[in-house]
Amino acid sequence: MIKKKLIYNAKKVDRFLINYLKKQKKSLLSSPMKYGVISGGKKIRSTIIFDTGKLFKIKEKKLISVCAAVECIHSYSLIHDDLPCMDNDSMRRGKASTHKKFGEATAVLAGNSLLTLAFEIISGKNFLSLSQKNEIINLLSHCAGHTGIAGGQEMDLQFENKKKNLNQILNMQVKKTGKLFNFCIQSTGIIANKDKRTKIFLGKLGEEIGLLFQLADDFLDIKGSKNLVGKPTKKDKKKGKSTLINLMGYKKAYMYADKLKKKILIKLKKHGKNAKDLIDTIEFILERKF
Ligand code: GRG
Repeated sequence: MIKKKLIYNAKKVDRFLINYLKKQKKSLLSSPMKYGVISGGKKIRSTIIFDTGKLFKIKEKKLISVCAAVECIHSYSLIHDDLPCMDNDSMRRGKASTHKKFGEATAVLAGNSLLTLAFEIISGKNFLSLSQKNEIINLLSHCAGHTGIAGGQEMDLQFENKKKNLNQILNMQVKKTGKLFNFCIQSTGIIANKDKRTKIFLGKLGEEIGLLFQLADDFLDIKGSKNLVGKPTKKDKKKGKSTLINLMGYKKAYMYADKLKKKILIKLKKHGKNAKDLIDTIEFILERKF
């Protein structure tokens, strides 16, 4: 059921991106960009946006450009994350990583271009008002840059083979992964014209969901199958990555994640049947096999 929903939503976002790129002038980077962002990955961040949209009864045509933008940022981060100067991975989403297919320089430039494409999509012609665009662009800048995923990635790399405590690890994972989920939920609140306090609450909820997603990613590295995950597993220990599992062991880390999931679900259940889709997605996140 959830698998069907993910595929359905991913196709919608892929179609939007294909049409968007078709209308642009072609460049030497068009093909590596498409390779990096279209027809690959779960596009779960888009599903979270659509689910949150249901919570607030927002029409999908108002959300699709935000979904496309977040997938561009996410794919740029994966392209760069796979580079030899970062995590040095040759496989992603069951195929050669972008630098293996097109070369390192092209992968850097395709990643950069996906990053800027995200802002082009949000600022361009769509169903958002000018003030919503401005607020969403501001939020995305904070979530993607040095206070968000890029800053978290730097911490992740600097933490390798160092002893870090629980708060340091959580802080790094919230930045590296949680901030983009903050963006997904909070930007939907912006489109629903929510007040400032609600938007801050939504952002924090997004960060908790993102942390849960990252913890599940760490569990997959230990117990997942390479074929289902689409990338090599059992790398975190070899690379000396700072994860909750390496700090406290698998069992305790799983208990921490399960408690976090329950805390998130309590917040969502207050919203009754409108929150059903988001609740289903949260349940999937911790038990996912891909
Ligand atoms: C600024 C030069 C520069 C690089 C940035 C930001 C960054 C590099 C890397 C992001 C860090 C990163 C890869 C975090 C991990 C997040 C994560 C769990 C990724 C996997 O996400 P899924 O499972 O992937 O949603 P799919 O393939 O389904 O899209």
